Amino acid sequence: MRTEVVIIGAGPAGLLLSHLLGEEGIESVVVETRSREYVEARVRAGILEGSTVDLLESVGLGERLRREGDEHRGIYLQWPGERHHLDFVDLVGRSVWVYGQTEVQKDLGRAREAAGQEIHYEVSETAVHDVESDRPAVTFLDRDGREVRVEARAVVGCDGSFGPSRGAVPATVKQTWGRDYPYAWLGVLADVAPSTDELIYAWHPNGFALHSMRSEHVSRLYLQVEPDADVGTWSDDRIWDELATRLGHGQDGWQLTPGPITEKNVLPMRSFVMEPMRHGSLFLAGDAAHIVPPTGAKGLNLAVADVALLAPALTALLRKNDERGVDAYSETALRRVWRCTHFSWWMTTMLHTSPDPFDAQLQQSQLRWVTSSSAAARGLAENYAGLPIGF
Ligand code: RFL
Ligand code: PHB
Repeated sequence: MRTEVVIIGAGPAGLLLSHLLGEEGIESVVVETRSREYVEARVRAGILEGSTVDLLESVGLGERLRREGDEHRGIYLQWPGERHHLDFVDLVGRSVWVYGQTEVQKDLGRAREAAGQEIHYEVSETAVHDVESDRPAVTFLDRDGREVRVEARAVVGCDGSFGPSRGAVPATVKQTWGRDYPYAWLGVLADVAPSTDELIYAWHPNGFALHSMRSEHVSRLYLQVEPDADVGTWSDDRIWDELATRLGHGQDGWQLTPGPITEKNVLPMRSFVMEPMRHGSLFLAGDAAHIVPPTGAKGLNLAVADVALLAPALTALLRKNDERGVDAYSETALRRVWRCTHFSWWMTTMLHTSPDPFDAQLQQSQLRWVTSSSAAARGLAENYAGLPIGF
């Protein structure tokens, strides 16, 4: 088979890229190891930057988001005895939206289906070939076990942190940076109305806690736990007790309302960046090229920003043989990637407790600073609410 662009991975990066290319009349084929049901049910990110929402809206993907999503002006930052609201709209004139990645994924899935997008779900043995030529190819076994080869002008690896694309960039060319944090998150989804109007990020001597949400009826909560924590040792009662302690139940009359927990999982915390994000005719986007710990709510937004840069660059290459955009892609994308990598590391190290009491003093000093100095608060707000796509 031959197409213009082969996209590996039907997560948010891959499907949005196929959508943006489709808007320009560029044909692509998407291959994905999982089923459509699986990718649409995967509970992950929950916060969209204003610029992500604007982009989705500009390509016809904003209707349900505006109707069912919830616009937030800011976040709460707290530690025992104190809770402070940072109002991003007042500070930097931008807001964020609560709209689950599951919903973004469903909207993309429907839009691509309506456009007749070719997507091969449940493939195996995906492999990338000839990326140093201008006729690269991807081979895979389709869901019936048949061998398929698709040739194209470009291959885009949107295959997340475990896909094969990263490995297709030779070791002599690539450089990687990373950090594994000495803690993990226990994430829970609960059928209960959120006990807060906007997200609460809480520093506590027992560890970090985050109160997020998915809708008027569904709460999403996280607890800092040991990296090797066993979900089996976290009963629902233990989770709610620990959330109540860390989130300050009873502080100034605030109450955390518990409810039935429908999902529990432990998530590792990692930073990772790979350079370059392009090798020959292979381009990387989203988690395939970089991972951030979730404390800054950046992963999904970075994936969107990558493909927002890549789609016009590929369009210029394919339609006008203009290579300037693809040549600049890696360097341009990485500027934002490193900004978000730093911000996510900064939020993470400010809020997660460590065994070293010196760290705790520095963290509390930093928390007091970002909640009392408008210059510091603006820095946090500018990064959290999102820098312009082309930053
Ligand atoms: P994805 O979503 O991982 O999609 C990659 C897809 O590639 C497929 N794949 C393959 N397909 C074909 N052949 C192969 N060999 C393949 N190998 C893999 C996979 O099955 C998958 O479908 O990457 P993408 O598209 O780059 O999107 C990135 C985001 O999913 C990720 O950054 C965010 O979820 C991160 N994240 C958050 N980001 C935010 O912006 N805001 C948040 O609030 C936020 N919270 C979170 C998060 C991630 C979390 N977890 C679980 C990692 C909260 C959590 C708990
Ligand atoms: C979420 O709602 O899943 C979420 C929100 C904010 C974060 C991380 C995760 O920083």
